[in-house]
Amino acid sequence: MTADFVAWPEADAARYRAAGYWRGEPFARFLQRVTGEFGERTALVDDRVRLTYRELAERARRVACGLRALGVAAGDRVLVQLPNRTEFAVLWFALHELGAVPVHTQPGHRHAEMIHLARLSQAVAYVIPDVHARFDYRELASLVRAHVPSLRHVIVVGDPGGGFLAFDDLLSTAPAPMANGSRPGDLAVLLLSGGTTGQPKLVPRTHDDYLYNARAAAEVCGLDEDSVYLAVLPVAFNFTMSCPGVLGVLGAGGTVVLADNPDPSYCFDLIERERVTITAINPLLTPVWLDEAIAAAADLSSLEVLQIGGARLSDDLARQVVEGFGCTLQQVFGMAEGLLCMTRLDDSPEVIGTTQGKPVSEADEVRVVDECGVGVPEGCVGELLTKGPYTLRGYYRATEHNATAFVDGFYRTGDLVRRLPSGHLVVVGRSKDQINRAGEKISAPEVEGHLQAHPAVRLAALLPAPDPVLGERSVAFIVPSGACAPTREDLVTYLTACGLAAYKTLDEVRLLNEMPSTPVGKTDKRELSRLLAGADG
Ligand code: OOB
Repeated sequence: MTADFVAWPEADAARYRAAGYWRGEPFARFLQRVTGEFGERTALVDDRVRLTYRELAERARRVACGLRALGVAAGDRVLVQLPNRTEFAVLWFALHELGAVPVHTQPGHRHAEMIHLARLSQAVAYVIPDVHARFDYRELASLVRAHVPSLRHVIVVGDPGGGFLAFDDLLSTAPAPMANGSRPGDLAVLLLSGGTTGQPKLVPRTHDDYLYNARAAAEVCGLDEDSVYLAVLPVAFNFTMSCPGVLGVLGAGGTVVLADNPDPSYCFDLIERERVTITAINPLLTPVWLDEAIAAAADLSSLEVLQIGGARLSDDLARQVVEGFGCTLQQVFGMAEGLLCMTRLDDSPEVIGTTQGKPVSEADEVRVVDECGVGVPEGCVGELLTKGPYTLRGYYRATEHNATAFVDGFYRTGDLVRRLPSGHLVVVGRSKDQINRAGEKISAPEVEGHLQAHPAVRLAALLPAPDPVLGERSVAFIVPSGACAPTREDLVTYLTACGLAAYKTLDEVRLLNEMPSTPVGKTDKRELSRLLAGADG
């Protein structure tokens, strides 16, 4: 165990190495290897540029030298909040050239999340676009920097404005040899967890484990040099980065096309133009994509695999995709913490349409247990626990939380599943205190903490309610502190002012005179769920 993250016990690590899951290749060497193998092939494409593997490596080297000149060093953490552009990958590999650690954040995060993540990671630099989706990230970065002394540099892709550094200046640094002492078992990247506590957690992933994650997923998807992957969801998301995503495709010698936004008409043009073979979306986008696919003028015939994951895809929608899209559907059930399940391309339509897949590695260990932690019979519902060669053994700098989030080295996913004799899992619900709103995870305690600081709120509880479009919508139960109850608009405006990302909104507010509580005085969320179910019929 290091101070920051919990490593795998040596016996397990030795087993994973011996079996060839962990190949001892840090990301800097990975980039060298794929550049050697695929140098002149196209690695990355976005709306502005096309880069070969060689150009990607050269740019990464230049940016690494520029960062080194600023004093960024091996082991330093750097916040990355970039949209789907080639600069994301260039920066990512530049950090690995240096032995520094990217901290993945989402484009939607605002000052509450960013200040917390900057403090938790003690990041030395923060990389942003100038303006994206009509939001000026330079203002956000000024605020974050004012609160976090460790943050020495803000680097801007685009116009840096006053006082910040331009990414383009790093790109024009003369390349020089670079060596770093990264070991394959070192921390390689910090991913963001969906969260079930007051503050977001970071998931430490090592070079060995994260590269295996990408390679195992690439094998299941049959990727090779001819694969062209369209990144639609944010690249910082583990699904898009490594399942198989950007890293899986680069490992196979294919091409990654980065979509600026998920709009189907724009994405379908990219699919036609770049002859995209595989892409990944979430259930929220699925009906919109399906409608457009049926009506589309674009030629989607190159598309072989459509991955859908991040939230439960209804069996009904899955059937429509199987019938209507003209390519193979792959259901993907994954998590930043590790375990990745996928339906196989040759699974029957029934299995593809009704399950969330099976683990990608034969070394993934899965247990399905009841509330007492006892295994349930096959086919029965229980909580999914897992451990394996790419599933974390502890969150980053979270000793207290780790004490309850793991049992016997198994990660408690908080997902309720049924396991079929074939090993496929069906996700039926969740026991964790989280709302999955259109694939975006909202930690209920995090939002409740903010709500309870509102002067007109005495008690607050956030719950998911089924929603035909979002999958789940967020419902806040509020006990007001005085006669003047806050409205939904008041509270949403307040949460925005607190600096929370817009997806952590309240879809509905219900007022209560009293909060139901358990015998030990905790909010009784079961009772609140019953209230929701009753009221919704
Ligand atoms: C992915 O990662 P996260 O970390 O944003 O969220 C993980 C959680 C899971 O524990 C589960 O509750 C839910 O998201 N989830 C699904 C699901 N995929 C994820 N629930 C039902 N059905 C599915 N297919 O969401 C993620 C990471 C890598 C690949 C794909 C998704």
